[in-house]
Amino acid sequence: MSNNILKWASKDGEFRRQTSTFRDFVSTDPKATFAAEPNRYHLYVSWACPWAHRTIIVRALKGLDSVIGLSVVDYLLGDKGWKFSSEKECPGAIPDTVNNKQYIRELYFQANPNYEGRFTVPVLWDKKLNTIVNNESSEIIRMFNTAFNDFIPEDKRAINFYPEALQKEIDDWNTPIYDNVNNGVYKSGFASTQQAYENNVFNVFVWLDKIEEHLKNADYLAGNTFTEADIRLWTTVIR
Ligand SMILES: N[C@@H](CCC(=O)N[C@@H](CS)C(=O)NCC(=O)O)C(=O)O
Repeated sequence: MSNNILKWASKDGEFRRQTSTFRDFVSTDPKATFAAEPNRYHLYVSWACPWAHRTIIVRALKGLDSVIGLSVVDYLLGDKGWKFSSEKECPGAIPDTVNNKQYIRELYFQANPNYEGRFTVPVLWDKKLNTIVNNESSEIIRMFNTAFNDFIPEDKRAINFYPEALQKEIDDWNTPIYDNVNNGVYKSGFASTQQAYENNVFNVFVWLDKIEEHLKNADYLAGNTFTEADIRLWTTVIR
């Protein structure tokens, strides 16, 4: 295990995920600080990251490719965190054509020079105010779901991954799937003591079994319709 990974666990060996810091929302209100506009916002991701992967999927399925720009970091997470490389240095990478940074950490310091948290992806960047709007994938996908509907074709506008009638059912899946599967694999994989590993690993399989049981009679988690609950589950289980 590399030192880098050991550093992520607490003294008792448990991996504790920090809460995301930038929590603003893009709004359909044109007077809002972060008003929805085409070509104003930029998404920074890693192909490897299951959290970022959620935002990539929703951006693609909602037809936002030409509304929200994309940069993809180098696949390797080094000592200075996520790095931008050229496509030639790292196939699949898309450099930071917006801010011309070398590392994701530089975006965080540009947004807040006193930032003390981890330098995670995804990051939703505002090119107008030169700052981070939001670095929490579950919220970025909610914005992508509705906030940019004025700028996409009608068939994409009609797609809703969090329809009102299913919100409770979706939330009831999201919560345990986050704790036991999405974050459960991190709590198991990044545990640095046997005890911490055992505290967490069994629940991953208990919940995979519960989900499997449900999906014996349904194609999707909530309302037997494709929703954000499926996207959030899929990016973890596919890995
Ligand atoms: N709460 C965040 C978590 C994102 C996250 O943990 N991203 C990882 C990659 S999978 C990361 O960038 N880690 C870099 C680090 O912690 O140094 C979200 O869901 O958006």
